[in-house]
Amino acid sequence: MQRKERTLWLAVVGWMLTASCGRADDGSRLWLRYDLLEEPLRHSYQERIRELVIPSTEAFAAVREELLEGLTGLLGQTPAVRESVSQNGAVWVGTASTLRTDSSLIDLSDLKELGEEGFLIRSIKIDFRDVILIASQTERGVLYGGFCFLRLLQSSQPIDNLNIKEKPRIARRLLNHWDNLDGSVERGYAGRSIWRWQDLPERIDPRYKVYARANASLGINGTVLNNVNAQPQILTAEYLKKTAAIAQVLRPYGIRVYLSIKFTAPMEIGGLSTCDPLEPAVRNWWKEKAKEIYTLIPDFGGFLVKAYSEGQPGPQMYGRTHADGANLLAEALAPFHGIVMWRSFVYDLTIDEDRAKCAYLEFVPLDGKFASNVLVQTKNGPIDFQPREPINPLLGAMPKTPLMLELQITQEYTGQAKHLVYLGPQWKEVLEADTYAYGPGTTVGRIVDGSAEGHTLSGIAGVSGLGTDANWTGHPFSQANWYAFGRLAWDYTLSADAVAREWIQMTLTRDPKAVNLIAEMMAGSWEACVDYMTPLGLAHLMAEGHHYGPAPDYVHPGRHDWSSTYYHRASKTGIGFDRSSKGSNAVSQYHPPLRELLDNPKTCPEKYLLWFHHLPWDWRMSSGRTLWEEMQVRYQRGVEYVEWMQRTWKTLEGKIDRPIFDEVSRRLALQADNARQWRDVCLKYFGQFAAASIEKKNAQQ
Ligand code: GCV
Repeated sequence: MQRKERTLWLAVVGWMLTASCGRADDGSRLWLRYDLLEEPLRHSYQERIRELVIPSTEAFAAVREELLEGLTGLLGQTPAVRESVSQNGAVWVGTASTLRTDSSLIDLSDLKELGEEGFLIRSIKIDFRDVILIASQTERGVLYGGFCFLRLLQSSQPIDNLNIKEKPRIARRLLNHWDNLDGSVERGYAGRSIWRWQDLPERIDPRYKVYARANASLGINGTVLNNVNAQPQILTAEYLKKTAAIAQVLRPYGIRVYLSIKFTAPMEIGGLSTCDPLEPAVRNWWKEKAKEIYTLIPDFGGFLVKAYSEGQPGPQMYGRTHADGANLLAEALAPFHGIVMWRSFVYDLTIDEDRAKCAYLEFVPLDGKFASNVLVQTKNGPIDFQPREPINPLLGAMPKTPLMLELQITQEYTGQAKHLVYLGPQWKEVLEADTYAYGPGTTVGRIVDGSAEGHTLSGIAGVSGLGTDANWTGHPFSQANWYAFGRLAWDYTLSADAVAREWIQMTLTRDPKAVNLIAEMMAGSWEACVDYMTPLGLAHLMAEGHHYGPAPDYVHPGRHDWSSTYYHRASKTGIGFDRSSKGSNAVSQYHPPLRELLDNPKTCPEKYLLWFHHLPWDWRMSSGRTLWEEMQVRYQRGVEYVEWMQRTWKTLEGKIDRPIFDEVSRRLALQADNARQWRDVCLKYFGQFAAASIEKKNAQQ
């Protein structure tokens, strides 16, 4: 055989091997894998999907392209594309206006109530023909409907009698990138920033479109491109052109761009001598800047701001408040319908010695003082994305201000991209938590979606951590957190398990046994992480700086609230931070009856026990064990769960694409080592105090 022929032959064999067992995915397609479905399912879908009836206009290009790619891949045949229904088995896609011009036979009266982003998917009959209708008021809604339809097929759902109506509960559903302009990503564990600033605006990385499709498939409709620890250069003409180029790729997918700004930008890039929010020259600078931005990006979303926190400048430099700062920007953006997302992540310990109380004390008095296009963006807990925190008391404490919920997709404190930790259950716990702000049932979800307080402006953000790694997220399973964030942002009443199952089927395997096992692994993985890192309400025991690995003995030389010892307060007498009414009284920031429940160590849920109480080592737990015994059980339980996941994953060999299978195996081994290390280091450290206390008690007897 000639060399050329041999090379060709090898390539063909390689392709056949890959195609026949479909086992070479590296995760880069995320959940948008449209691989051929198995029989007999494929055949039954083919019967129902023979033609795609969709307008040929540019406005429908994104959904048309997606449906064609998806249906061709899944069904192994391309449906005929037509402008009107011609046979049995049509998928008819359109907006109220395009559908009406085609037929008066369909009832679209319920489209209005679904708003601008909602859609319906319905099995109907047109002239005795079976048709699946995907309809919305807008092209964006149709796009979401198209993705929903593909999801049904990818997850083997019946499509005979469809009657789906969906609309998002929360209006602004954003990713927050903590990406710096030099390409690094703060708290990112998946390579460099996906935004290749140096190549923009000329070169558009093809991944931007995959990013847009993936987000649109979940209903994410906005993205903040740069880090909240912002560099002022992002607002220069040079970077705004780059931003506009990204916006152009994202626009057809209904995704607006937003930017994080630095409060001192008027001085650093604008040549002003002040950035005092009440100074007319400063107000004018922001107004002009807003005009410049909207000329380039007419659908620009707005600004995200971290002010007067962790070294960032803010209006306080001039004796002004957060509201003064936010309103300055709100005024500039208002003519263009832009919004300000002003973060509440502040902890000035001169305000209160207990860091968990600071944001509430600073922000609650400002309720009612923010302009109507400002949201206060609030992390789920009062400290900082710990493996588990009680809800942030601000949620339900600022009735006149829409609060935007900030969740962390990137796993800064949950094993980074090395641990398999599915965060869906954590976010469900947060969104379903009852604030009691307006009586029982005032869940965080209802505060965030605006329904409890009557806000039309509502938002939720997920800190992304995406990077240039082929699989986007480092750990293949961290993709599930991006997926779950988007799905819950759209509808937080979905169950974490249902969302996990969708993701597994779309990304890893459709084998029912494997799906069940993987779903089971994912379901308990967050609770396991809490167990082997910070059980029973402990927090902030990790090493300083990189936040990876245990360091319960860590004492920061300058700031005691960056020391582990500040949080756990372990001594011979016991362990935990007393935030009860006898201690820092952080419990007073919650509404009754939650306040009373948390205040009493006998009624405080044990998952938050040491967050709110300092208790003796022999405190009797509901299990009948002492607190110290319970801690040991929890640390051990966490380790055992990871070891069980390792064993379980091994049984899936051959069912998962090889590169992903190997990658997960490798990372599970590391996670098991890490979990044992967390257990051993923490129990050894806390054990000294527990032992001393037991010795003391024995001596007294
Ligand atoms: C972007 C934590 C993180 C920081 C992050 C900060 C924030 O402190 O460790 O990296 O900074 O939160 O949310 O602003």
